[in-house]
Amino acid sequence: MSEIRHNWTKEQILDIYNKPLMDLLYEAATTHRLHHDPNTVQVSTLLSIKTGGCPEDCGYCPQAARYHTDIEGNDLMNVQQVKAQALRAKSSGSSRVCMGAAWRNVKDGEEFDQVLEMVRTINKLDMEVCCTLGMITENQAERLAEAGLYAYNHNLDSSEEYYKEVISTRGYEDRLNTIDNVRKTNVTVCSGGIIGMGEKIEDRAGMLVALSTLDPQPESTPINALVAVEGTPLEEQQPVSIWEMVRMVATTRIVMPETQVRLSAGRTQMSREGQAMCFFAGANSIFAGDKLLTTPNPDVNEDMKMFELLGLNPQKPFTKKTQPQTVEASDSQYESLGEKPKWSRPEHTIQRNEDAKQKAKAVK
Ligand code: SAM
Ligand code: DTB
Ligand code: SF4
Repeated sequence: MSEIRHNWTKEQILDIYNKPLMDLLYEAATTHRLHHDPNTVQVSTLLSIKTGGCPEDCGYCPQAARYHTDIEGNDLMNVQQVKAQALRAKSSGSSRVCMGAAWRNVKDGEEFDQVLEMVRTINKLDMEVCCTLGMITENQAERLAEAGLYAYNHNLDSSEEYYKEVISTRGYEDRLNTIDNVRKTNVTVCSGGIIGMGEKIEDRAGMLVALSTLDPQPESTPINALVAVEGTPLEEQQPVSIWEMVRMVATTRIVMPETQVRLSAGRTQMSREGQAMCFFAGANSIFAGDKLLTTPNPDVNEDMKMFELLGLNPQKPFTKKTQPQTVEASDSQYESLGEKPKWSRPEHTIQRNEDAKQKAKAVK
């Protein structure tokens, strides 16, 4: 087994990313085979439990209230709706449900209690449950763990340097704090990022330094290709090429050998051949279902045909880690502290975010 290193430097990661493609693919596939079954791919279904109206200014995100996009906003779903969607996901072969909320952070109160009940309900269906709810405190992470949460997704998105060019309403250290809070519990960490936002290759390497030097490394890492949504500051970004996606996946696999690397947003733009190359390079997870949070994703049947063609099998739930026990609300050890996480207020402004905001004001 190749060892897990937590001291990767940007230069070393760039050397890997820029290797001749055949050497890169060979090294990544070899690492992959030492740590995982290369014919098994984990399948997650995304569920947007609260859509749109977010106060943050993330330049890529169609759900930020300040931009004008075509998405339909929705208040928090109820537990029965979520259960019905989870059952659908299970019957179509997903082992995990990832519930996303367009929140800056979690606030203690009725809505968070409702999310905790969703977690209990899905865990009782014997599916892995993931949430991505923005920033959380340690107590909130503990309460999610007690409810039976398997993973918490909180992306670093880019390098610390480029992050400032995309988001001005919170800092990189706020992201790291939440990841740290999750790490103090039994919940696994899911953290990755986006390529195709106009960042340099150095920024991609910088993000991988930040992720791979976490100890332990994240259990899963989504690699998203930007979905450039009209009305967002990044609407004019050109799609990343498949070669960039393959290089990013392969490099992630090499520096984080045990992590499940997820081929995330952007698959509608990729051919089967391109996706097959990503699986060969070490991707071993996807988001399935015809929608990501608000944007399109390949049809489930098409994905199943691709799996058949490539001889891939969906991963069974709790293959990598045992199922957490759900503690009922009445037996909880942790009370609601009436908290919300603290976050920094960076002073910088991002011109293209300001421009998109002004454009949206004019439309509204
Ligand atoms: N509000 C929470 C947060 O920001 O952590 C959770 C939801 S947020 C939509 C989750 C992640 O989706 C982001 O961190 C980003 O990586 C990804 N994402 C959002 N919009 C995207 C887009 N247009 N293209 C690719 N990935 C996107
Ligand atoms: C992640 O890394 N990608 C997912 C999930 N984690 C939450 C979200 C992708 C969102 C793409 C844009 C949208 O559909 O709104
Ligand atoms: Fe809000 Fe998350 Fe979208 Fe940023 S990525 S605007 S925090 S929903």
